[in-house]
Amino acid sequence: MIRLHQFPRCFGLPNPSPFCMKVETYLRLASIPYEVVDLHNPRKGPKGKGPFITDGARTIPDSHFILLYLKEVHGTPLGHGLDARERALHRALVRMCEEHLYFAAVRLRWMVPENAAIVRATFFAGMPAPLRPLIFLAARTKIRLDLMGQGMGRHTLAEAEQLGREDIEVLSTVLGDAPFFGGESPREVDCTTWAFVANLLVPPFRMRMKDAAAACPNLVAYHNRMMARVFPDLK
Ligand SMILES: N[C@@H](CCC(=O)N[C@@H](CS)C(=O)NCC(=O)O)C(=O)O
Repeated sequence: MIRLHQFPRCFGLPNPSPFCMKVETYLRLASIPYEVVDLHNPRKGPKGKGPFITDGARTIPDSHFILLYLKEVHGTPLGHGLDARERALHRALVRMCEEHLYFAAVRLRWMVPENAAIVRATFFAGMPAPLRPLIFLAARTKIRLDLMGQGMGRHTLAEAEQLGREDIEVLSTVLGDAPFFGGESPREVDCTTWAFVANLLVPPFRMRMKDAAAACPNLVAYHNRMMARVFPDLK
């Protein structure tokens, strides 16, 4: 049985980490049995981040490599009928979300004081109360350094918001009138695109990126469609 080590659910979402949500969405869409293990400390993972999975004696970290492993072992039920161009476009969307939009959202979640207060109250709720401020401070300092290294931390908040909003415009335009990014039914790409759209729309963080996503009726309808299809138990 596959064990998915991921952050605890919150905000009524499958996961506050889009990478964890991507993997669990894939497992459900591909009908692969799994169980969830709550991960409180990402340092426990082989790459120091969540998610990772264990399958018997094997441990596989990183959402991309987890999906590669699942496809190797369980086949590619979400990949049939796509041509090379569609696969390339899907990959570009995934990379935009994971390597660009993600950092804009992290910047706004962690570096705007009122949003950071929500992070502290929710993501760190499971920590022993006396240690919570210290652990939160250490995590925030690490994230600030990560954001500087990646580059998003060097932009003003307004610039980060603008970069994020540009990505949302891409998502809304590419989705158009289609029910899913994969077309008539959800494909692998939807595991990522939905995880990012949902993580902007649902959590109570204040950011203009969220307002931009909420102002796209097709993205809102897409989120509701995916939620009803993949996580009806969380409705
Ligand atoms: N490339 C990784 C990214 C995973 C990732 O960035 N996870 C974040 C949560 S969204 C994390 O564990 N961060 C903890 C840290 O950096 O200390 C994947 O696809 O799984």
